Amino acid sequence: MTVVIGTAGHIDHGKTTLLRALTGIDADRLPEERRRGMTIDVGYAHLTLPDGTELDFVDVPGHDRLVGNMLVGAGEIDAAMLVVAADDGPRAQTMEHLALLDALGIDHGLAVVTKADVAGPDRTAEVVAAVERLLSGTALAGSPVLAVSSIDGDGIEALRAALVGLRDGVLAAAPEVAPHGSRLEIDRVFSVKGRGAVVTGTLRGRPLARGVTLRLVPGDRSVRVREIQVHGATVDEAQPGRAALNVAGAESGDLHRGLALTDDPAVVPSDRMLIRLDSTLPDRARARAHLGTAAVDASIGRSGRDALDLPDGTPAAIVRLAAPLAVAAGDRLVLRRTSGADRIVGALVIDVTPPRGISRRRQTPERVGRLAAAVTAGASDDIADARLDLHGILEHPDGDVGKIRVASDLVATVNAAILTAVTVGGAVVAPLAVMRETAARTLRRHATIGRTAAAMVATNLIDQLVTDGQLDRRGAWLALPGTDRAASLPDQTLIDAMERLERSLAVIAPPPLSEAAAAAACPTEGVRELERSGRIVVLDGDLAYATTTYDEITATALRLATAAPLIPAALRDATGTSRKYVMAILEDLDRRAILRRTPGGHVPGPRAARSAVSAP
Ligand SMILES: Nc1nc2c(ncn2[C@@H]2O[C@H](COP(=O)(O)OP(=O)(O)OP(=O)(O)O)[C@@H](O)[C@H]2O)c(=O)[nH]1
Ligand SMILES: [Mg+2]
Repeated sequence: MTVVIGTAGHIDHGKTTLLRALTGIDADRLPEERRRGMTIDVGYAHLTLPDGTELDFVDVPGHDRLVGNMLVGAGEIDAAMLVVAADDGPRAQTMEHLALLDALGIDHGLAVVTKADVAGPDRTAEVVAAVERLLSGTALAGSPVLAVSSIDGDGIEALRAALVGLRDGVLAAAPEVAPHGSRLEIDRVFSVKGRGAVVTGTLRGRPLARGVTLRLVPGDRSVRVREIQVHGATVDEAQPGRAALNVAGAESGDLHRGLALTDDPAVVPSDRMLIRLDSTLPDRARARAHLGTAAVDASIGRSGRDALDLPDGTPAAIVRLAAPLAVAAGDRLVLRRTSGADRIVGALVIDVTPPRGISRRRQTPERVGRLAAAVTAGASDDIADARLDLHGILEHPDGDVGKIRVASDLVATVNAAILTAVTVGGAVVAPLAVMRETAARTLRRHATIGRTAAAMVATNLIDQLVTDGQLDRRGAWLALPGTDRAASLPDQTLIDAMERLERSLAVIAPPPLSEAAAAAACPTEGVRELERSGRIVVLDGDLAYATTTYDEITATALRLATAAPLIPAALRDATGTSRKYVMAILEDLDRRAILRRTPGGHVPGPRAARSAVSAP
């Protein structure tokens, strides 16, 4: 890994000149910068140390109106080099940049007092002492402060040695957890004739090899890394540090500063995040949010369940962004405001997809505090456990519904609901399909989960109860263990007949119920049991649907009726069935108050909302 060190400090205090004295590279590359003698955009330089290892530098502007560009640079560094001119002493942007570094959580760095040749030894010593005092109130407390002259070279060798010490400190503090991928926040984009787009940035995480495919975040595009350059030389693999990538699969117009290229599954686009604030902000405070090389308008949510104060006393909040940006839990966010007491507030991203809907009830200070602690420690198993506890349900990153995790308290709630339902009314047996519905419904009442996923989880939870011996299963029936099966359960012939009948009614135009029952050899008691247990819905004397089919038709009818008054022909076309069925369905939905008949057609009825909740 090549450690990236960023300059910081007031305008004209000698940041760019210092980098030139250290590295021989002029980080002011724009013609306008050279003409005006000031840095406008971020610049880059690097230094080869006597032992052959290298240091990367990011140079930032000190102008007060260019703080946004300063943060682009500061968002991609490991350590800071604060520059203060000896003749001028600490000034406004000295303070502001220090506050921004603090908000970013940069706790490795050193300070350089430049222009010692102009100020003379006494004044220089004074400013060195003043800078030491300044640092003491920040995360950089105790960092070395060195005096130099970038013009005659005094102190530059000592500074190089101090930079090696700084680098070693950063490397020693690097987390031991293995990164899950590579990540590069784009800071510059070029178009190279005949080669296509080239982007630069600071590579983080895993080394990056030529040929790999990376996701462009936000967005749903992928690019292939065609060539990698580090410090102007082509390499097969880049270690973390500054890198330039020639990519295939995107035009330079699709790429811009603020987007990330990554193969780390943890980095996702998000415009709503759960954050822990370094100091509290009022509800609906507006700010500019800076993360990596991106900046976007933001609003802080600290009302109701989002007004969290964690057990350690720190405030948490939901931040909403005007546009999504690439983010992972553990990232630092800087919130910059134009007014108010706290103009610069740092924040830690705790969760990039905070609980929504019903799951927000689980958002307690204890759960969020536990997740914040896990994210800070960077232990992925602990993070997953804490997220599960916060959300109630945790989907697997690869989208496999079979791998959905359910919080233990929620498992207990669902199990209790199943066991109660099985014994409802003193009965000790229940149809499996109905119990699956019960379990899925209970899940959806307590956590945010889609219908398909809930059905899958419900099936698994019931299977587990059977495996654990808490329920007995026989065919399509569940029973409490110890139940006298012979007496309580319908016989297998009847069970099979009921299943046959249910299947034959799971079509859009089923045969008359009496005919279907005869064809399935299902006696009246079986038909009644199917209806009682909610597996079929009988519309009128001789028309019945399997409940799954009926639910789909209801959802379709409701969707159409919500858009415009529903006439029979429209429902006929949408379902592909005949007028006879359509009329029976509309009458039934009218009777159940899911739809309401009006002269112009059917519109959603008083009970439409309840039905819509369970629609797919
Ligand atoms: N005598 C003397 N002049 C210096 C020294 N360092 C910088 N300067 C001069 O100070 C002026 C500003 O230097 P820059 O390096 O452009 O300052 P900067 O901090 O990069 O400024 P911005 O990028 O605009 O924030 C230039 O004229 C430099 O020649 C030094 O150590 N001694
Ligand atoms: Mg400069």
